[in-house]
Order: sequence, then structure tokens, then C-alpha cells
Amino acid sequence: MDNSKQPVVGVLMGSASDWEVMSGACRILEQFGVPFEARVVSAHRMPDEMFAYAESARGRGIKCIIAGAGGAAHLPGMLAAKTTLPVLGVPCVSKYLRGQDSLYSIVQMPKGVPVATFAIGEAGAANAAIFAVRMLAASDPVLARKMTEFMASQNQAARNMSLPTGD
Ligand code: RP5
Repeated sequence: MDNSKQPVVGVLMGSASDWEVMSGACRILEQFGVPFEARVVSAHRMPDEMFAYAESARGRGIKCIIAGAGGAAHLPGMLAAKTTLPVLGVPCVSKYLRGQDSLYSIVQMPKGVPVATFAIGEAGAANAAIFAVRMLAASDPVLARKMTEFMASQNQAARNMSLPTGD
């Protein structure tokens, strides 16, 4: 999926099976009007393409990479090893260990090679995208205003919550 405008965020995933989780990151970026590109780039099945992506991303105008993977989730870490861009890692839910393997694979990076690691699954994908928007908003007043509005709408939604107490 490519947005019409020049993408500034890369949303990568190790497999199409990660799309159910990673599509949540794309929805957030769409909501904020941030141009992005979404691709399957597998660390294990497409290592040469992964390195090529990491090496070319900055030159193509990408500002940060959100990378989701499951199981032996090497994609975010290997991207971080090959690019100077910030890499935001999303542990995707795996079949047998429910993403705990993904989390440990992504979060336990060696000193000097950072991956900002988010929660397993849906919340992690959404928060990685929100975090990417916040990074971009540091130098973009329009995005900053949208983030303020987003936070206000969350506040209002929480205030409007009711409990089934019958009171
Ligand atoms: C990882 O292996 C992917 O990120 C995915 O989460 C997992 C399983 O991939 P498939 O076998 O479903 O393609 O590389």
C-alpha cells in the first residue's frame, strides 16, 4: 500500500500474517494524514531486500520505520543495525507463544543498537504509530495540533464511559 504523497513513515512487517496487527498502525497514520508505505520485508526470507530497504530509506525521505514481526522477530533489530533512522518495534502475536517470544526478541537489543519497543499486538501497533506522529509533530505544528485534539477526544471518551451498575 502506498499513499499518494511522499511517504515519511515505513511500516514493515515480516509476513502478511502480521497485517492483522500492523494494519492498526496504518489506520492511525491515515487518521493523522501522515503519508506512509506498508510492505512485507522478511528478515529471514528476504534478507537482501531488508538491507536494501534499510540502506535506502533515509534517502527516500523516510523519517522513521515501524517494524512488526512475530516469533524470532529479528526484523526491527536488523533494520536498526543498518539505518540511522529511529526504528519502532512491534511484537506481533505468534501462534504458540502468543507474542512473548516476539517481545523478548525485539526488546533485548544489545547496547548501542536501539529499537523502541511497544506492547504485544494491537495496542503496540497503534502506539508505535502514535509515537511516530509525536516524533514528527516535534517539528510540525499542524501534527502537534492534531495530536492535542486526539488526546482531548480520548479524554472525552473516557469521561463518557459508564458502568453497567444500574445506578
Ligand atoms: C515472522 O514469522 C513474521 O513476522 C511472522 O510473524 C512469523 C510467521 O510468519 P508466517 O509463517 O505466518 O509467514 O517472520
